[in-house]
Amino acid sequence: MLVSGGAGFIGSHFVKRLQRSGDDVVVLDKLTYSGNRANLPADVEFHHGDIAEPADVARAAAGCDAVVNFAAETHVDRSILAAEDFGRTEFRGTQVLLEHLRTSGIRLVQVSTDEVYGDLEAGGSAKETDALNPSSPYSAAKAAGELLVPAYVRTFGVNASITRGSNTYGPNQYPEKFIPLFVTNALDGQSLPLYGDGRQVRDWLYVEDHCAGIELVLREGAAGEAYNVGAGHEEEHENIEVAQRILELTGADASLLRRVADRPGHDRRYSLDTSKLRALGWSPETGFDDGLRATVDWYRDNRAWWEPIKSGEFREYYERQYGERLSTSLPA
Ligand code: NAD
Ligand code: TDX
Repeated sequence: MLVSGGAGFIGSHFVKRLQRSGDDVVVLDKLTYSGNRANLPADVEFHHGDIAEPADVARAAAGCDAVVNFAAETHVDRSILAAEDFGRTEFRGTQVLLEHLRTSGIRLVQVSTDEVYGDLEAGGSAKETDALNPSSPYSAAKAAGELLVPAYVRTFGVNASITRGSNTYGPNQYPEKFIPLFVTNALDGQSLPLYGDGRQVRDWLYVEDHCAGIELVLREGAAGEAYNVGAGHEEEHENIEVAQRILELTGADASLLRRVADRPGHDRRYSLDTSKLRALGWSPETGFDDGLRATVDWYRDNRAWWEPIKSGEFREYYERQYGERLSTSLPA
């Protein structure tokens, strides 16, 4: 099995999961700012390379039966600051993988996101057949990449499926994303920058549950089909609730929570109808309370993983993203 983007957050958990299932795993990863060789077991076959480079894909995929593509630029806020790399990796990279399928005949699972459906503020849950209506440069690039999949299945008969996962959290998540940023800032006594009114709703999925859904689609998903992977209504929480829970679990002072200028184009709510994947036998096993507690414990016990990350490039990004916002923030 080739796992592209396997050195990142979800991909590295997926690699370990496949190894537990007895699969031989090969990783192709560009090691961008969020890729980390230390996320992976030392014995995994690792290729440093780019999914948008056909020679890198051919080299890594030689002898593989399938590729599961996690490789992407993944942070909405960074796509608002600079979007070019998102187009290249999400669209061109996915196309290179699909072109490889045409000659090799191997299977692809394209890991996409619930964000392709856009804002569901008016209510309801997105079904796989709903129109894609992305709001950010990130989600538009993800939608563009995944739209190639049914087109290549129909035109060239390749064997490829799509997963659309909801907001995922757990150990090893790069600390720019909401939960690991708030947890590590709380553990360091730093401000927690809540965008806007903090009433945005996300459907929180524990990383192992997301990986189990992707593995089932890899083994049993139909070509040309998309599958939603989300925790469901009971795990839809407002950001402010999640932030307060993080303050409790870390024992940090409530005054750290600051209301800052909102993200432009910010989606209010995501929600997935997951009945299609549940019909294949998948359901999430870790509830939000347990998953968040395990995640906070992991960050508390693994400072050696995240402290080096939160220096250098991260500090520059943090200053650009939050410097002005925090200087004009209000108590939340
Ligand atoms: P991440 O940023 O931690 O990992 C991305 C990985 O891709 C990194 O290891 C990076 O080095 C690698 N990469 C980037 N560009 C590459 C390229 N051109 N070639 C090869 N490797 C490249 O992200 P993540 O949170 O683990 O997300 C993984 C996938 O899951 C992404 O496709 C993302 O869109 C999707 N997803 C994430 C979430 C979430 O909440 N984190 C939810 C739904 C879907
Ligand atoms: O500092 C912050 N303050 C804040 O209020 C950050 C980083 C986020 N937020 C809010 C914005 C969102 O409403 O928290 C929510 C979650 O934000 P992110 O962690 O940036 O995730 P989101 O934008 O929802 O996108 C995520 O889920 C879908 C992943 O980053 C994507 O890769 C995935 O596709």
